[in-house]
Amino acid sequence: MEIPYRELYKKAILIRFFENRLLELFSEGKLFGTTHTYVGQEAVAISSISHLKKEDVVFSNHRCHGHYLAKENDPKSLLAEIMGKNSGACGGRGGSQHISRNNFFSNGIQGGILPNALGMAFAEKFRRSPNIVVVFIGDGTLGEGSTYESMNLASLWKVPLLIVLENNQYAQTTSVNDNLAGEIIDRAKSFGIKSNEVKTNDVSELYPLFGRIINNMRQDGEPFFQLVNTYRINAHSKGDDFRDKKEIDFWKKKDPLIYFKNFLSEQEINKISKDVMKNLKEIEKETKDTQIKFK
Ligand SMILES: Cc1ncc(C[n+]2csc(CCOP(=O)(O)OP(=O)(O)O)c2C)c(N)n1
Repeated sequence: MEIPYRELYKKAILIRFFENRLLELFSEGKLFGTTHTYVGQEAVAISSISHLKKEDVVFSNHRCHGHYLAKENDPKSLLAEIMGKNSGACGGRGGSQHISRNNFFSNGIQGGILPNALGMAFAEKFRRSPNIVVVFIGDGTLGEGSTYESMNLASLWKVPLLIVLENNQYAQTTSVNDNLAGEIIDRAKSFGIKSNEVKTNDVSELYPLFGRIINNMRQDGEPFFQLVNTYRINAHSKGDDFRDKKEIDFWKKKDPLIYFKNFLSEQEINKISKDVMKNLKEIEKETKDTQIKFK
């Protein structure tokens, strides 16, 4: 399978720059509320969502910006949404976590999106469509009963639901080691859902993997559970970080962006990064200058 490294890098660096700039905007007092950045996990969103068609459906959670940018490739609508502007993805009413646009839906209630995703996958099956539904959840969401109820029905009804569990090793400040007994993958297996586990941030592994899974799902229409062991480089939201610096440094060496150096030249990487940054700066200026109209 040919891997479109330039396109994937463009999306990865877009997510990285967007998220890190959001944190700066918060500290400059230009943004309010909260945010959960996707820094460190970019390879998962871009490697999976890039295989989807516009008719497929994506459900995401509180850490949704990376999934949104990978799907919609439209930072302007996301920044405007987070800034509460009318031009935002859903009119500035949803903010950072609650986005609904085209076939993208996110919600901050952990586990709350799974029954919705299940229902949507059932609808696709009912309509005999070739579309699939992808839902992204975190390791912390394994503490929610609706996760298991949804897995049970997804298996029983044989619906085209791809559950991508991004195990970034922490639920807010709680390590998986203090929180989860047994193996994550066994939870999906116990419901008879086909499942797979990887530990990598390398797009050259993840992109073909998701390509195969999604192709198979379009043929058999059945659910699949993909566990990706990864890491969140930034804090859970803004400053709430109690992790060991050594551990963070270890994972920084496995930063998903680093792997692109094996496939793109330094010039290509610099050029793409520069163009993406320039575009983001223009978008930020334009969005900041937009007045909010209260209806
Ligand atoms: C039902 C519910 N309980 C608690 C919270 C508060 N909360 C927001 S994110 C989070 C941790 C989520 O961990 P995980 O699912 O692993 O996702 P991650 O933040 O690591 O991406 C918690 C407890 C919530 N949003 N919803």
